[in-house]
Amino acid sequence: MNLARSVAIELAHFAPKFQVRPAFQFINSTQPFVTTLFDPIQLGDIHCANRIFMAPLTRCRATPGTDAPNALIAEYYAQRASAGLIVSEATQIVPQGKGYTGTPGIYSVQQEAGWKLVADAVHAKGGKIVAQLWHVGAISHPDFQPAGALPVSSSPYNPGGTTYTQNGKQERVEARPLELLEIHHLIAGYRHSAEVAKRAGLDGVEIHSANGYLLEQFLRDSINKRTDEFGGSVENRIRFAVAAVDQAIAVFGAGRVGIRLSPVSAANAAMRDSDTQATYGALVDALAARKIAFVHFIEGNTGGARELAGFDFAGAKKTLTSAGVAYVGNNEYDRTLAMASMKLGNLDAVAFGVPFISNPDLPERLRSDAPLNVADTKTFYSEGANGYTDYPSF
Ligand code: 8OZ
Repeated sequence: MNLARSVAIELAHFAPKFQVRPAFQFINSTQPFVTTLFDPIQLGDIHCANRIFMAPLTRCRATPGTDAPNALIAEYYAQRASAGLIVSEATQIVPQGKGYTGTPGIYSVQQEAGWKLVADAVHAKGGKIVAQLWHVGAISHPDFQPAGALPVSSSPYNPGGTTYTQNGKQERVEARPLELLEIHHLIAGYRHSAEVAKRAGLDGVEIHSANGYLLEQFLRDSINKRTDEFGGSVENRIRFAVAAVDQAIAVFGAGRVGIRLSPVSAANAAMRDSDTQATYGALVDALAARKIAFVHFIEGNTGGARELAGFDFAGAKKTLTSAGVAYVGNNEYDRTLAMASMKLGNLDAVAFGVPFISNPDLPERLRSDAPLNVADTKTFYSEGANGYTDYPSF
């Protein structure tokens, strides 16, 4: 696993109709009111106390054997409940969707009970949490697959690189293309996982369609060479991601569904689409038409440079805002950039990743401009409470 990967920061903004007038401002004031990170936001049907969101962060602490969340994981999320919204670590919708040791699933009864522990613990602290629904596609290894099968993708695809399995460091292999019927089974899998999330009492779901995993392996023509209705045209390549979103909407309603996209990222060595703007622009249009709660963008290279060339993020913000869909920004934000971006109206909320690992009380620290604890990268994907639930609040 890539220890250097540290993921996200984000900030959310939203449609003017939801803006909250600061207390100091009077009706006749000529001063324009400015939304800040610390103002609440109505994210579809989810009310968030502030716009400092916790980005999804893989931490690999699920219970071995069942891949279920447990009491330690519930404690970790409850410690971070002052986030406006927590997006859970990526959680596989089916056993085949797993690509790392210790990541939780969201399909079995044990996992449902585990997510209920998490939802109840976060809600008891007044927080909100959605589950990030995930399938890694080719970013797996036969060691993680039922019966040691090959990983799957849109097309024959070897993402390269190595991964740590129960058998040590392993080279990735070439994934096999999914049969058409299997794609339909996986679409049903997204629905099943959304149902598990709902029964567990989570506030909604975010579809993981970023970072070179399965849905992005369908979006990008650099990987997707299919000739059926899931390949070829832009319309066909966005079909799987949109179908996953539609299943989540069928379960939760559009107001509790979000999606995460990384249009220009090279995460997991995914080659860029030949026309990033056309592909991701069409996807954004389809999401705006569905009036989902939010679209969560990794701006630039995941956990790296905020080099935005190739996709018009500001244009996406405009499209989403006119549809009442919140734009959540993420990637390498700090307090200064987050506050400035909010002020400029570039986004509706910001998702912070690594800062939330080491600062359970991040919103209060940002509000008071308190110093931040530094995260220990060595414990990002390790076991137990060390580097997980033992970071102090200010
Ligand atoms: C870091 C390590 C393993 C997985 C992603 C779900 O990049 C991940 C991930 C991040 O979206």
